Amino acid sequence: MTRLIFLGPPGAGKGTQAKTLADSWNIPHISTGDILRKAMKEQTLLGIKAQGYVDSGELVPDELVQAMVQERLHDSDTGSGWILDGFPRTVNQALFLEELLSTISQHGEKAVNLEVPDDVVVGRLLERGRKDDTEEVIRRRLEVYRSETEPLIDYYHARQRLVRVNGNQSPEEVTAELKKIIS
Ligand code: B4P
Repeated sequence: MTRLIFLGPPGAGKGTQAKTLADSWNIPHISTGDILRKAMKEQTLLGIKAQGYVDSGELVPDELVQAMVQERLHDSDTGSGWILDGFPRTVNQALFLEELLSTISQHGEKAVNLEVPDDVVVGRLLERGRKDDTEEVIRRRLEVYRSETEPLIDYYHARQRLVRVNGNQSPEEVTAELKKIIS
């Protein structure tokens, strides 16, 4: 049973690797960024509430994202494993996830930290050019990552759940390293 969490700065390759591995293992890829972008496109209540935060590089409030993940993890396709991409992003969200997984009897998740230097992620995101990939917003996302998300590396390390992977290689090389470590 594979239950994986992807950590790492914006542009580290979380979405890229999570999708490849989920397809290869035939388990759901649950990306909070993708769910939020779909909600914003469809202008649902969640999307309307999230828009300003995403556009300016801030994190969407924990309660909104947590409710979204809770609902998704209760879907029937999650029984044989899942990959969470972009969640948790705060210690609060990690505590929430731990509690949620214990109530649905799903334990043993591993957290992958994709390590990539700042100048490399900035270059990748500018090249991608999504609406929130402007230089100013990327700088803010990196600041938020340092203050809110980076502490999760210690959080999962202390629980002996952390796996570190060099994300500064080609996507294929990162995938190969991940498959070797996880299997
Ligand atoms: P996300 O969608 O999670 O965006 P991201 O951190 O930029 O990573 P992403 O997965 O898209 O990029 P990837 O590294 O794969 O979040 C967007 C926003 O949503 C957040 O800023 C926040 O506002 C909100 N949000 C999401 N989750 C939240 C939460 N839990 N709590 C609160 N708010 C939340 O790829 C980037 C680029 O690099 C791509 O173009 C890719 O092709 C390229 N690339 C990937 N791997 C590469 C490699 N090895 N070599 C070269 N290029 C590579």
